[in-house]
Amino acid sequence: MRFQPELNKLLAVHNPRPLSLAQLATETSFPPQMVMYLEFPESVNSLTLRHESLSISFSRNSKIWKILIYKSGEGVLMKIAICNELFKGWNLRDVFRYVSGLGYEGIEIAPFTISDDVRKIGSNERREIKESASSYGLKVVGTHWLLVTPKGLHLTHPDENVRWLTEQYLFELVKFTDDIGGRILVFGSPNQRKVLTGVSYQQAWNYAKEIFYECSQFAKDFGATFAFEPLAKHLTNFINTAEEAIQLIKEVSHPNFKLHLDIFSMLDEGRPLPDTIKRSSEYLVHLHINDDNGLGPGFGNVDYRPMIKALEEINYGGFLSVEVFDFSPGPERIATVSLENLKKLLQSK
Ligand SMILES: [Mn+2]
Repeated sequence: MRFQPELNKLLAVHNPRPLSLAQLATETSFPPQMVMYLEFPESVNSLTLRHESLSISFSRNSKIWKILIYKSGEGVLMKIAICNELFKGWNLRDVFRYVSGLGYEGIEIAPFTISDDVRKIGSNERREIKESASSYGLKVVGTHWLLVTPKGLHLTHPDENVRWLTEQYLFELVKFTDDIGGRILVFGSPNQRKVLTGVSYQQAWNYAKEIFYECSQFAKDFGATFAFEPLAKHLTNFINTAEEAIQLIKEVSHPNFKLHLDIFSMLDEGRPLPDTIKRSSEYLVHLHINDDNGLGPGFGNVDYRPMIKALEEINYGGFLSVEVFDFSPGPERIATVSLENLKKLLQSK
């Protein structure tokens, strides 16, 4: 408990009186989960503390430390979000109203559902999205499906000009994500990252590294983070495992370039989910939750309990974001049943 004195100091900032961990653990008014954001420059990037009845994790994004405190075994540690693209044809305000009414805490936006080019989305519209989400008590987690449109962008293209345009567009996506209140940019884009004929895997890897470094550097000023998503082999031929993604993250070596995991793609690795999660603990910032049939959690056969336990063990304080690939049951049923299943899962520990 080397960090205890500092922790007491930090807690004192948000409490009229300094509290020890033991006092905090027995405070009846203490909510099951408490999040604090503090400016606290330090050289370490993250740390976790475990007390017999409290779990505390610190993570930093530039100068801001996020401190998450929760009572062990109580309440919901992880927050639940949903991706907007399954609400085909709905306007965003209706999506926000609907999902917040169900009890979702976050929303993740696929920019292509708003415009084929984010540069066409004006500042008023961006502000409206941010304010509308916030008026329904929803946190905009971030963006995903980043490079579906405009056509022609490609992360690992042999043409330098295409890569430059792709980088410029990713910068625009950082601005857009920031303008709508998001912090995470999930980089999946299976088709816009695949290794093309005539390009070696190593070349593609180097191109990706260069672009992600520049993009992370750009994102830093917005407090935003690129989260790279390893994807199943049938979706792309570039980076299919968490291990490979972590290698890229290590090589890019930028605090604003981290890992995103997606259950559907993790299953493709053939490795137990808890194992992948534990190996990813230092890098994981966001997660897509879905089932083995491409539907919402609980629609298929995945046993999520060991995975949730692993997330708790690594003190994952991010979102579980429902992302489906099969929209056939309809958005209402997918959103409602997925949330019910996740809540049951998180509360039945
Ligand atoms: Mn995903």
